[in-house]
Amino acid sequence: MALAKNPILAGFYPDPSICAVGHDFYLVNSTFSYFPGIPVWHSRDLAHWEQIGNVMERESQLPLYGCGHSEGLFAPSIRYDEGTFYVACTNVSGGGSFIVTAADPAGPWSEPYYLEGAAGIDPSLFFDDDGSCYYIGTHPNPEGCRYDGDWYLWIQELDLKTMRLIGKAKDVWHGAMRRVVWPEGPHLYKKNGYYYILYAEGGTESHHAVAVCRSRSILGPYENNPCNPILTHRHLGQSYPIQCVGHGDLVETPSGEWYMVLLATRPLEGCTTLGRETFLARVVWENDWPVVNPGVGRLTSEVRTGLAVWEMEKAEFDGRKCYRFGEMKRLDAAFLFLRNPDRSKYRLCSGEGLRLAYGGCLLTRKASPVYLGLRQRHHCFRAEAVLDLPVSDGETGIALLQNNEYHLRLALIRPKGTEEIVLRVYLCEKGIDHLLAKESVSVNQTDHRAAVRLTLEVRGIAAAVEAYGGCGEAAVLREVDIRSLSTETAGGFAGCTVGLYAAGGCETDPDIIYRSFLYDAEQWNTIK
Ligand code: 6LW
Repeated sequence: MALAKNPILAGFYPDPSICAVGHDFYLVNSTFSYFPGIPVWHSRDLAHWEQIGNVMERESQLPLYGCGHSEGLFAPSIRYDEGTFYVACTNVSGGGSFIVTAADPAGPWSEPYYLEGAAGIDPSLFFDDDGSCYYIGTHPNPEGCRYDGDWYLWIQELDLKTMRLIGKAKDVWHGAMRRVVWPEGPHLYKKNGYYYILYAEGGTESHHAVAVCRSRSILGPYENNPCNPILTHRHLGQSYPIQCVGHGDLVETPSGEWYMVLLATRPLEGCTTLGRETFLARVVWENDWPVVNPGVGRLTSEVRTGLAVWEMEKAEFDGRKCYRFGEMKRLDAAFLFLRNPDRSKYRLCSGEGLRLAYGGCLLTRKASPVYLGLRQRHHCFRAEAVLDLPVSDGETGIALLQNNEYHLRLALIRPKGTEEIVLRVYLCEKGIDHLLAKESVSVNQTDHRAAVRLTLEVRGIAAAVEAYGGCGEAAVLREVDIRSLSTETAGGFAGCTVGLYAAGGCETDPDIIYRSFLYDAEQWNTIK
């Protein structure tokens, strides 16, 4: 039987939602200001996952102009009914809550149907046995918020033919605890004649929790589970390695076993750089209530599923991947841009590499800098870029990006009118650049191809920088404190990404050519 290792999706994969279709499981996550939006994962054993696409791949589906780093797409949900997949989500930066549909979860997905009257966030759909469909979400207390986070879970019928909410919205649940904050991320299920709402409360930080209520009728009244919250780590103390446990979704396997996917974090010394990640837990039912990891009551490092091991068609991502751009026909689904990218500034050239255009804005702007990132999926990893000699006095190099105001940049520059190549290491905090190091990189000026190798090594909350110019190795910085690239300092909902960028210089400067980009990790499992 398959053994799932937690987190099942390491790195910035928050707000997981899951559905089963026969023996196949599909899972989605939120992406905020990154593009494309909402990765779609496929698995047959809940342990091994492969990304089969992204839901929001076209600019027409996903306007993100000028949005803040943790704005854009909030928590999506995925459901399947009668041959159609549905993803419901909210673009908090434009359009609000919407539904997209697809016959194949790998895509293409439809244009968004924006839902009039769907205030708030975290939409999810429920298909009842009689063919009706209901929307559930969370919105501010309609009588006025008495305190921050005074929100209500609400349900309304949805007409699938017109994609419009019909009838009346009903506030059904305020939370299990008194004066609770942020009842959110709700999902509806039906089992044994009960409707269940599984949802999060306490806020997505250290008080996060999963709770549940039930009713015989979809519009309530809902009854509190006396065991609520059914899962939280809020009582385990701040030094417990897994924190912020909440925002779950349930799934039933063909043999009738139940599992929950949910988010949690793995901070180091109180610093979360990886963001919120996707975990798995086992669920059993007792007295018509779900019990999570019975006998344990918290997340475990491994979950033995009752499903046969799935031999994935594609090679599994084992923490090491080298992208040789000259050999790639198109970019992997795992790559991320910021907001709405100008695709003409990124060109894959066969036999050569990836050409990034200079002339764009710095990463500090809430715009679309030229940046191509991958999620940081491990506490410890090495990123290595091989590029041709920079020709511009603009910047190019590797960035470790928490958000536009907090990031580390390994910036290669050729100062105007010189033959010199300089590496500047900047730590940007609160939007202000701090120059940590400046080093001349000795390069072979006669060989313009593949002349510079830039390395960023991250070891938890510290980083090191190296540059190699073909004429000698240079450890530029051995120890950079990157604690500020954590959500505790930077705020927001995102995890770090690591990527290649180009900024400044002149529009007419030749592009910079990247030959390869390596992500190499040494898994650091901190769960005891
Ligand atoms: C999301 C909310 C939450 O919409 O955080 O953890 C918000 N839960 O449900 C952003 O991810």
